[in-house]
Amino acid sequence: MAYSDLRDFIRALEKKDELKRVKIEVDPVLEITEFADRAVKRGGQALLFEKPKGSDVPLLINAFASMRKMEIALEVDSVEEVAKRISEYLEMQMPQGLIGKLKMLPKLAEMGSFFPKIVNDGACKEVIRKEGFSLNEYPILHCWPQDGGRYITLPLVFTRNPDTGKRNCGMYRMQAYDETTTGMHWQTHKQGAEHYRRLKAEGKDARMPVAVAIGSDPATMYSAILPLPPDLDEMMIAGFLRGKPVEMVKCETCDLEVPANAEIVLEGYVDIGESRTEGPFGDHTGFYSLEDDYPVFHITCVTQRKNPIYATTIVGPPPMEDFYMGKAVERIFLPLMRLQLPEVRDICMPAEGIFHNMILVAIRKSYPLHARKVMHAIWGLGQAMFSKCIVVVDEDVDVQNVSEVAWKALNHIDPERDIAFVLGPVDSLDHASRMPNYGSKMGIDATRKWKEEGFTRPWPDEIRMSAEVKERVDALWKKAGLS
Ligand SMILES: Cc1cc2nc3c(=O)[nH]c(=O)nc-3n(C[C@H](O)[C@H](O)[C@H](O)COP(=O)(O)O)c2cc1C
Ligand SMILES: [Mn+2]
Repeated sequence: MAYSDLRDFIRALEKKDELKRVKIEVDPVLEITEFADRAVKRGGQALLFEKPKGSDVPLLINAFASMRKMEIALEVDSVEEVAKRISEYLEMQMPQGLIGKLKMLPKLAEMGSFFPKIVNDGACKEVIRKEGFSLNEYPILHCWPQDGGRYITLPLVFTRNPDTGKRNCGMYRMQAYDETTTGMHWQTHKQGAEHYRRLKAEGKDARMPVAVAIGSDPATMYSAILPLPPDLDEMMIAGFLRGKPVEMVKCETCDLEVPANAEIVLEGYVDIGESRTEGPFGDHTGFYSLEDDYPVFHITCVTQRKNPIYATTIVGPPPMEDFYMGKAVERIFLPLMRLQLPEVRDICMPAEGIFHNMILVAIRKSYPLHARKVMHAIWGLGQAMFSKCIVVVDEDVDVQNVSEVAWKALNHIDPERDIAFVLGPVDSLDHASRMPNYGSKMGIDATRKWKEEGFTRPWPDEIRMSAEVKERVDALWKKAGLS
């Protein structure tokens, strides 16, 4: 059964002993970060701070901060189940005969149920304020000591593509500048930034409508971080994930819709051409992102529940909550990547690589330089373009085992021959690239080298004891007095 809203998810976490209510007063300035950081590093519970200092609004953090919580969020026993559901759709074929066609009907009906539904009212409209609202009412975190201020860290930012009219929802942090304005940190490669550029190019509309939802059912919240192709509606994917349409309501002051079940909605606009210093911010990488200029979001209306819950997260030295959200992305998107690249057996983005710095890829190698082809394909695949270091290994290497990859890859490479450097777009968070968003990437071909690749020496076998001897020693082991 799909969660109806954030509270429903909180109840489920609590029932499964995955949520702890913190009843003492804790300061959203730095203290909550320290609580959340310690909790996630110990695989601890989600935290519901009932008395954040300076606000009457309770604060939820770490709700996705382990694989178990991700499974509860997506209502599965393993996120692989979601990948399997996607594979089933991708493999769907025109069935043979009438019975086959009839069997397909439930699947088609299910597909119809993914699309978002416009409704007239929702809990997010219990209180509507076009004036007299203030961001100060919410326990917005000051995350890390050198941060430039307080940041809304888990917002669903809705914009519309001015050319196609299609909706986008992305998660972009928002620095609270004052009671009614924030930064809008959509990085240059993201859809919000693209919509902004298109409007700017049109040169007529000086205001870009933006709506922000904070706190919703977990699938809807999670959909905002998915690296979907442009113009693919996150709300449709959320409907797929939760198995029930997302109900959307129209905003009061702009031509956008938001999830009706949201806890808090900030409606407003971004003035085309206006920008302001955003940052620094203790970021996903574990380092501070430097100050930079970003658009400014002006709030024109706040709608919310009578007693809203403020959902947030912190990012920082890995692993944090975002690692688990990203790990689920890795699992869920593998079948989609394999649609283009069927030779890919598995991928892994280790926590230390912060998603974009490292991707380990196991392939079934079929032709000379196949590993290079896979690297270039990944650099051309949506947000996987950011991959700063791609390590390609043969399919017998378990890429989930980072130490096995390191062992085998380091043995298998002749660095000069097997490492490729390319220039390309890099993640805005990269602080080492020579210019923002512009830099180099490295591909390591750690597959066995072939004669057809100019490698004429024999390639050694991996050392393995014979099964027969293993069996013999199984029996002898105890006899020898070993436990
Ligand atoms: C907690 C969290 C915070 C994020 N903050 C930002 C951000 O400030 N700016 C940004 O461009 N992407 C941020 N992201 C990543 C985007 O949400 C992600 O790239 C998403 O796929 C973008 O969606 P889009 O392709 O529809 O623009 C964040 C992700 C998470 C999990
Ligand atoms: Mn998108």
